Amino acid sequence: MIKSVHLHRMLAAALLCAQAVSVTTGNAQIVDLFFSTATSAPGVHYACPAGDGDLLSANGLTITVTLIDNTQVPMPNVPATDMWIADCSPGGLVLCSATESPFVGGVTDAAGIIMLDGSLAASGCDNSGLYVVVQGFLIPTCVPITVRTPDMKSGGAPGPPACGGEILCPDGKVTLADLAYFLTHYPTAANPTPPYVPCVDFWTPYGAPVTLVDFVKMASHYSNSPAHQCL
Ligand SMILES: [Ca+2]
Ligand SMILES: [Ca+2]
Repeated sequence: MIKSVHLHRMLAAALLCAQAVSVTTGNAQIVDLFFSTATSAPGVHYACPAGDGDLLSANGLTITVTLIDNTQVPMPNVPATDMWIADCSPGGLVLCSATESPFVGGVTDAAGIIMLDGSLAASGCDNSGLYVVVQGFLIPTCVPITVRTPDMKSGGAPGPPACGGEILCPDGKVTLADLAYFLTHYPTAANPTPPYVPCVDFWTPYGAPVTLVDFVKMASHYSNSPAHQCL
């Protein structure tokens, strides 16, 4: 009997310790996908496969994440590096790493809230929005950020086969194939009314036609060396 009481006290003490860890560090808490949220303003994020594109904050697109656990308690001290993204409609966006956090430092506060900023290391073009993934749990709210990058075409082997027309086939680097595709949509004296596609419309003003600002964005991440590529 004495042994049994002693055992119960030990178990109770262990439980209290576990709960203390859970509340103070968040490490033992589990993300609740119904009560946790991710929100941002709508807009366009210009990313580069090298990860040196614009910060989300450059276009007013910081993401606010609120983490609540499965007992409806806020999750403090969860680091930004435990969070990454996925596209809401898979296929358009190619991430250099599916699980590497693009977000700069910081942790969730006592209310489980964190403002995320950073720049995706990405190729392709995605107009479907982004999901935030926290410690492997995908928060099922599509954040209205569309992603555009200067890597839209492949130069061929050793990357994927080259593709023609408006088909996208990014190869993880920004080379002549990408610049040539952009230029087919950029108005010039020889091509005054090129077809407009949102994927090459990198910066405000958005909508037809693509302008010099978009060209500068393209050119600043173009290198046929190539320097702008997935690292
Ligand atoms: Ca490319
Ligand atoms: Ca534009």
